[in-house]
Amino acid sequence: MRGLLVVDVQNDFCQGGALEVKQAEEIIPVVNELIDRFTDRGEVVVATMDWHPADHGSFASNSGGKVGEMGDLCGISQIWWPDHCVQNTHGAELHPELRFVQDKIHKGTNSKVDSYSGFYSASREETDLDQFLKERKVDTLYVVGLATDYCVKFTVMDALKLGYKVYLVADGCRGVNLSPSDSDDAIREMREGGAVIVSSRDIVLDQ
Ligand code: VGL
Ligand code: ZN
Repeated sequence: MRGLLVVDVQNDFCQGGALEVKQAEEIIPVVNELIDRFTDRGEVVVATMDWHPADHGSFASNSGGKVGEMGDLCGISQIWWPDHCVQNTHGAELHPELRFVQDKIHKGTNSKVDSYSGFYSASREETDLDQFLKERKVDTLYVVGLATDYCVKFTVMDALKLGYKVYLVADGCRGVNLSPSDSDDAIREMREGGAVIVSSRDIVLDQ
């Protein structure tokens, strides 16, 4: 069974959001078309959501560090972020133009550890995603979303380790790019790890 995994397409990562990813909105029509295709064919669609408590330790405001600088969160190297995707706020909601997605997996809910990956936190606590996919017999994942160089990359690398066949839909992703080459580097890392990099056209024409 194929699954479409929509990573963190939330207001805070889009235009005007607290952790804005440039050109994030450009992915919305691409992602919507894929959601329609997968839904029409009875395949699985699931969204991850960054879902932080207000006292989350990755926020510069809670750590005393500066946004974009590196620090340490409970013994793990951590970039300090602006406050973002705080539970039950507008910034944490899925983008209003994104097609309805019924199934959502929340991550980053433990204040003491960050969770870029949809599967595990940085301290390897498991989310419900792997079980959700296994229950539905999903063995092949198509991944889109935000941000290429953080949550998309960590989710893809864990999916590969867990044995999923992974297609990264490049035109369905955008990156933060704290350094200009970060997204390209992330795509190379995912490819070297075993992900197949495709365009949404390839998938849509395939069917
Ligand atoms: C993300 C930074 C902090 C992401 C989440 O969704 O890529 N990036 N939290
Ligand atoms: Zn976050």
